Amino acid sequence: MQQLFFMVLFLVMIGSICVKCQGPDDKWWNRLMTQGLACRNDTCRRNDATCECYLTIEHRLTMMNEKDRILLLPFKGKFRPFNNTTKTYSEDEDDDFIAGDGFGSRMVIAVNRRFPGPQITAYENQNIIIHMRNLMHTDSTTIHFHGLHQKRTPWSDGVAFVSQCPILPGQIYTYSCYAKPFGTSFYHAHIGDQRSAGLYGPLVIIPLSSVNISTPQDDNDGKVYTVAVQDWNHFDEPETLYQRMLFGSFDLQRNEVINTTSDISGAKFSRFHCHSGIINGKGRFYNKLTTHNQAPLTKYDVEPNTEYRFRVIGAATLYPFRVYIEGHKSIRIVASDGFELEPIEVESLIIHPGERIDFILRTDQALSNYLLVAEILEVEPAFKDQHHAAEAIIHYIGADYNDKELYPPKAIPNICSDKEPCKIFNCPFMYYPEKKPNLSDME
Ligand SMILES: *[C@@H]1O[C@H](CO)[C@@H](O)[C@H](O)[C@H]1NC(C)=O
Ligand SMILES: *[C@@H]1O[C@H](CO)[C@@H](O)[C@H](O)[C@H]1NC(C)=O
Ligand SMILES: *[C@@H]1O[C@H](CO)[C@@H](O)[C@H](O)[C@H]1NC(C)=O
Ligand SMILES: *[C@@H]1O[C@H](CO)[C@@H](O)[C@H](O)[C@H]1NC(C)=O
Ligand SMILES: *[C@@H]1O[C@H](CO)[C@@H](O)[C@H](O)[C@H]1NC(C)=O
Ligand SMILES: *[C@@H]1O[C@H](CO)[C@@H](O)[C@H](O)[C@H]1NC(C)=O
Ligand SMILES: [Cu+2]
Repeated sequence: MQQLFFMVLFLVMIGSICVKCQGPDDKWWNRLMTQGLACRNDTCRRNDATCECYLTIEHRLTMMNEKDRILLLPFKGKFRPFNNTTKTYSEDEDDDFIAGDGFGSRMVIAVNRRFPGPQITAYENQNIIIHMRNLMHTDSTTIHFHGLHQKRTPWSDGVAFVSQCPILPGQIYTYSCYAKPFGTSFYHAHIGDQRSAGLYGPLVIIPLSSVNISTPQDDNDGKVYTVAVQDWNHFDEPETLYQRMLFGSFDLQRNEVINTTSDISGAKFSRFHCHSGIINGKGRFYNKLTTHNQAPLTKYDVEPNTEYRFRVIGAATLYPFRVYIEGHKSIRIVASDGFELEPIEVESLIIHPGERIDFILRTDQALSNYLLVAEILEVEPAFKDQHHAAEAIIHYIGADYNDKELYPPKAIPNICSDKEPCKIFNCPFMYYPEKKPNLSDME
């Protein structure tokens, strides 16, 4: 009797698993990989019940033309082959290249050949189905969906050794969960330090209701952008950097000690030595305070006199960033970590790893190009001749964009002073940069 009971229970379980899981359809792996997209285009639309995505995980190198097996160098905001100083690649040709900050050539983890991974955009409550294929040679992996509560789907939380066994090299695994709560978030590896090596991508969930919800939300009119900011190290992956934290960080080119930076309150950033910052996988290395290596940057096209939503994702390993837009003294914060806020006008925002902040930019300045800057918040006198920031170009459509505009100089910051103070969203300090509060002013 008992045996029969267990037999029936077993069959019921098998049955429910088979109803639940949906095997991958092989044609989508390569199609989405070639397109650099995450999800099937016949799912994930507003009225679809499901949002079905295919993610292929592989190791790749930055600054490599893999097809022709040629090392790349940054040049005037483009890529050039290392052995030809006059040839540069066009935007169509460089689609398959991974930039980082244009310095050297280091390993990253790519998702559908992209670094960071392509965006998943789902509508609230949709059943998200993610097929994941691990093509790394020896590393196992998982994906965690940051911001999703995983009610009724704890097995899809993606925390290695806690909610699942990691996905082995060569294995395929299917996650299935519900798209809620809505808002800006990201998916990322949840094993070792694979997230810092690039295994992450934006995850945006569009609310179904529009009551008291900031707009624009979906990208159907091309007015919503994603800004994933990351701190970047040229040489080492984070496991090595952890060892260096324990035993000392050295500049191996100059045989010098690298001093630990700290935040304003003195907390040490010894865990991860940062050379530069990147936005959506692209940034520039400043070898001196004002000289950068001309590496290509992410570009956001904007129509003049229009409102754009920027979804900023703190995908850094360790450092907080202060994000501002050159020439634009006011941005409007509308959401934080997926929660809608009473709109607030500020000059900039501070974002820490794991946080997400959405702001609206009014493109009400002169027809030109401006830099979106995410400067790294650190204090270290020894670094006073270095510039650690992530940059992207805000291109007003109609402004020149042919030559010098592709590799603009360091941004001119907005003026913030005692006379013209700037409001900063999510600032843990009373003042930034460092300044002792004048208590008699406060009263
Ligand atoms: C999906 O994209 C393919 C091209 O890759 C296109 O042929 C097809 O019509 C699209 N389907 C939908 C439903 O948009
Ligand atoms: C550049 O290097 C590549 C790969 O080594 C080689 O195939 C190519 O002929 C070289 N081009 C020039 C101009 O030397
Ligand atoms: C370098 O590239 C340019 C432009 O593509 C080409 O005309 C030239 O022949 C190349 N130089 C060499 C040495 O191959
Ligand atoms: C929308 O927001 C306003 C202002 O905060 C509030 O008074 C109103 O009750 C909200 N409406 C709904 C349906 O939540
Ligand atoms: C590191 O810090 C020490 C003590 O503050 C200082 O003497 C030294 O010059 C610094 N090293 C570098 C390379 O800046
Ligand atoms: C602080 O503010 C008061 C009143 O504005 C001013 O008199 C004083 O000089 C300020 N102190 C400092 C250290 O700036
Ligand atoms: Cu997370």
